[in-house]
Amino acid sequence: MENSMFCYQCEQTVGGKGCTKMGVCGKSPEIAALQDLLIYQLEGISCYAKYIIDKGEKVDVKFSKFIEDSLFTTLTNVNFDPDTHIKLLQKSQELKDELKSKAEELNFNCDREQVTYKLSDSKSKLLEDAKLARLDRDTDEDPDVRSLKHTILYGLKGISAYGHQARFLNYTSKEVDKFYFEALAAITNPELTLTEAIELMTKTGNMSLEVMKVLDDANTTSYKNPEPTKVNVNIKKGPFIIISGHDLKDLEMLLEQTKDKGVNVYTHGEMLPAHGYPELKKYPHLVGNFGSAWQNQQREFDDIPGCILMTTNCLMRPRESYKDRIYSTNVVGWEGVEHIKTLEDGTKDFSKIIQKAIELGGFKEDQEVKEIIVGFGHEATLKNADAIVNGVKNGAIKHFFVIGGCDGAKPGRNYYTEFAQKVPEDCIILTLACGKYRFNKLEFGDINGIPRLLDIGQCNDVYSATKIALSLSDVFKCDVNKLPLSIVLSWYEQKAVADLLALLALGIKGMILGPSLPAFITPNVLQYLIENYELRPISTAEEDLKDLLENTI
Ligand code: SF4
Ligand code: SF3
Repeated sequence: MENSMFCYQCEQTVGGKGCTKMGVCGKSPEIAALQDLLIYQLEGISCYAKYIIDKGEKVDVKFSKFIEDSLFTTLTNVNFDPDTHIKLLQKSQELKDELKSKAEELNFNCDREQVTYKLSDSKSKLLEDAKLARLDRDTDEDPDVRSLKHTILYGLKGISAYGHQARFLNYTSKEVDKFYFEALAAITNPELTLTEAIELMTKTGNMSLEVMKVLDDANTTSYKNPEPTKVNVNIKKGPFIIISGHDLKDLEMLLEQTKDKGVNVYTHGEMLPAHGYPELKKYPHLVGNFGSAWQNQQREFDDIPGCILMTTNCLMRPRESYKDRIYSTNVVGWEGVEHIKTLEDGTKDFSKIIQKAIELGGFKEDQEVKEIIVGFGHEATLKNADAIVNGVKNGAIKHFFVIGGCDGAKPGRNYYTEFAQKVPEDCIILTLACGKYRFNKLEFGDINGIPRLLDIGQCNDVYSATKIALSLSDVFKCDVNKLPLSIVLSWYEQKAVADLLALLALGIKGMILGPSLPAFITPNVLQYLIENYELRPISTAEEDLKDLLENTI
C-alpha cells in the first residue's frame, strides 16, 4: 500500500475511485488514519457488546452513544481536528476494556483482530497501527461482500448523525442503539455471506427509517409541526450570526441567547427548514436564510462582518478571512477553530460568538426582501391531501417528482436545476436536503393554489416524503410504486447513503441516482440493485423526464 490514505466514502472522491494522497474534502492522511483506527475500535467494542447482549445481559447506553458520536465524527466534512480523534481513541480503549471484563466473565472467546487489538500509547504508533484498519487492506474477502459491508458502514454513519441530533433532544431508539453493535460486529465477520450482507443492508435501511422517525418525533414535538412559511433570502442591516447544519436545538438555544441583544440570526444550508417550525419561527430575530448550499461557503463566508456557527456537516477548510469568526459545536471541529462545548446540564454558552458578532458590527444596509416558502413537512402537505388527490383525479396534477439529496461542487449537478426547470407545469416537485439550492429560488407557480415546489425539509425528512407517498398510496389504493411519483436523488455524503437504504428497504423501485454512482458499489452489487430495485444512474434531464413521465397514470 504505497498510498498514504484510502477513503472513498463520499461522492467527490478522487477519480470516482478513492482519495489516496489527500481528501478532496480537506481530510489529511493523518485524520484518515485516526478515523480508520477509530472505526476499527468501534467494531471491536461492538463484538463485545453484541456478545453480552446475546447472553441476555444489558449494555449501558453510554456505549451506543459513544459509537454514535464517533461514527458521526468520521462523516464527511464534520471533524478535521487530530486532538478530538486522539481523545476519542483513548476513550474507545477505556470502553473496550470495560466490556472486555464483562464479556470474559461470560466466557467470551474471540480472536478477531478488532477484538484483540489494544490501542498504542503514542501518536506515531497509532498512525502505524492504523494501517491494520484501512478499508483497502488486503483480505481474502469476497469484493461484493466487502462492498456491502462498506455500504452498511456508511449507512450507519448517516444513521449516527440523525441519532445524535435526536438524542440531543432526549429522543432515542433502543433498536437503533442495539443495531450499531449488531452491524459493526457483523462487519468484522470474515465469513459473512452475500445473502447475510444483503439482509443486513436491508436492516440498515429499516434502522435508518426508524432513526428518522424518532428524529421527526423529536423535532415536531419540541418545535411543533412545520407550517408553510415565507423566508427572506436577502440580508438585513445589523450584527448577525449565521447558523448552519441540521441541529434545531442549537438554533433554539442560540435564538434564546440572542434575544433582545440586537443580533440577527440567519439560517444557512440545511438549517433553512427550521423557519417552518412554529417554536422557532416565533423569534423575530430569526430574520432569514443566508447563502446557498455547503460547497459555496468559502466564497459566501469570505470576510463577512458577522459570525458563523457550524452545528453538523458540512464544514470546509475555513479561509483565514473568516477563521476567527467561525465556530463549531457538537462533533464538528477544525484545528484552530473555536469549539463551543455542551455543558453538564445539556446547555451551551454562546456568549463569545454573540459578543464577537456585536463587535463585528454586521451588515450596513437592508437589501430588498426576496422570499421563498418552506415548511411542507408531512403534516402540512397532507393537510392539502384532498386538493392533491382531486388534482390527480381531475387531471390537473399529472405527476410528482421528489428531487432530493445533497448538493456538491461537481458541474454535473446542473442536471438537477435543469430537471426541475423542465418538469412540466402540471407536475409537483417535492424537495428536501441541500440539493434544493440548485432551484429553490426559481419561480414555479402553483396548481389550483398548491405550490408546485414543496420544500419538505432536511435530508432526514426523507421520512416525511415516505409518509406522504405512503398516505397517497393508501388513498389511491395502490402500491407506492404504482403512484405517479418518481424519485430523483443526488448524493454526496453518508446521510444520503442512509436515506437511499431507507427508501430501498421500503421497496421503492425505479429511483435514479446521481451525479455519479458510489465508488464503494461493485458492479455485481450494482447489478443486484438494478435487478431488484430498478435503481439506475441519471442520464440527461430530458431523457430521464421523458422516461419517468411514461409511468404516469
Ligand atoms: Fe475523499 Fe470524500 Fe473521503 Fe474526503 S470524505 S477523503 S473527499 S472520499
Ligand atoms: Fe447537505 Fe452536507 Fe448532504 Fe443534509 S448538508 S444533505 S451534503
